[in-house]
Amino acid sequence: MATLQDYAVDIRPTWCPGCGDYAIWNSLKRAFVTAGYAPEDIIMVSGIGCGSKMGDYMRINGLHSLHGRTVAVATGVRLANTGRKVICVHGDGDGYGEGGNHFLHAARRNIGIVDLIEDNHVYALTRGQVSPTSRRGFVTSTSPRGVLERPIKPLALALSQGATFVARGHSLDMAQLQHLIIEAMGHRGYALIDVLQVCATYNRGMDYDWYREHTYKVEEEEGYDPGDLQAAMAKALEYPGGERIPTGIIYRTEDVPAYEEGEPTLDAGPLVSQPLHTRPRADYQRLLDEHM
Ligand SMILES: Cc1ncc(C[n+]2csc(CCOP(=O)(O)OP(=O)(O)O)c2C)c(N)n1
Repeated sequence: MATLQDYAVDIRPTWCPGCGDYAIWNSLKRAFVTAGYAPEDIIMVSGIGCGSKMGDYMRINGLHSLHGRTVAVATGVRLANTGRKVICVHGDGDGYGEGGNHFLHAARRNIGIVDLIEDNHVYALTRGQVSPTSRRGFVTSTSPRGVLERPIKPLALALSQGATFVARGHSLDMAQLQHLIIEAMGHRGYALIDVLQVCATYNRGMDYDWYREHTYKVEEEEGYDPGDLQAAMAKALEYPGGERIPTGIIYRTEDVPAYEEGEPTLDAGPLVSQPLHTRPRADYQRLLDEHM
C-alpha cells in the first residue's frame, strides 16, 4: 500500500505563498493514497501554467504537453495505456481557453481521463492576463478598463456535450476535493473537476473569504439528485453569472461506455503491450528518395 512518502520529491514548489495550488497538490496526493493507487498506476498530463507544474512536485509518471494541448495528449496517453489512470492537471487558460476545443470533444467522446482544471479565473504564470473564466469588469494587464466579455460556463458547456461526470471543488475544502478526485478516478469515462482556486497574486478580489461566502455544497440541498441532467444543468448555469456557487458532484452517470470500451484496436490489450507494426525501413527510404 503506497503512502504519502512514496509521492514525495525533494523539489520545492515555486508557487506564491497563499496559492490554492498547495491545497490541490495535497488533495491529489491524499486522494491517490486513500484510493490505494501507487505512483506507477497513474500518469499525470499537464500543459503550461503555474498549476501545470503539479507533476514536477510529486513522484509520478508526468508529461508536460504544449499550452492548451493537455487533453489531446492525454487522450493518446490513455489509448496507449488503458491499464493506467490518466489525470490531466492544468489551468483554466490551458483547459478552457487554448484547449477549449479539445475540452468539448473529450466530453462528447467520453474518453476515460480525469480532467482537473485549476480555475483561478486568470492567466497566472504569464503574470495576470484575462482568462476565459475571468469575471466582467476584472482589471488586468490585458483589460485595463475591465473585461467586457462574459465568462464561459464550463460545467454547462461540458453537460451540453454529453459529459458523464461533472464536479466542482475548491481550494478551501481539501476533504471535499479529495472525495471528488477519488470519485472521478473511479468513473467510467471523461470526468471534469473544475476546481475554484485562489490566486493570491493576480486575482486578489476572489480570496478565501470571498469563496467562503459564495460557495455551497449541492449534497446539502435536500433532494438534489446528481443523476438528474435537467437539475444538473440548472446548477451548472448558476455560476458564473450568479453569486451562489454550487460545489460537489453536479452530474454523474455510469450508463455511457467510455470511448476505449468500443475501440476494436484495444481488444488485444493496451497499445503499449501490442507489437509495433512498423513498415520496413526500405519503404521510408523510398519515400525520402522520392520527395527530398
Ligand atoms: C500556445 C501558447 N500560447 C501562449 C503561451 C503563453 N502562456 C504560458 S502559460 C499561459 C497562461 C497560463 O494560464 P492558466 O492555464 O490559466 O494557468 P495558471 O498559470 O493560471 O495556473 C500562457 C498564455 C504558451 N506557452 N503557448
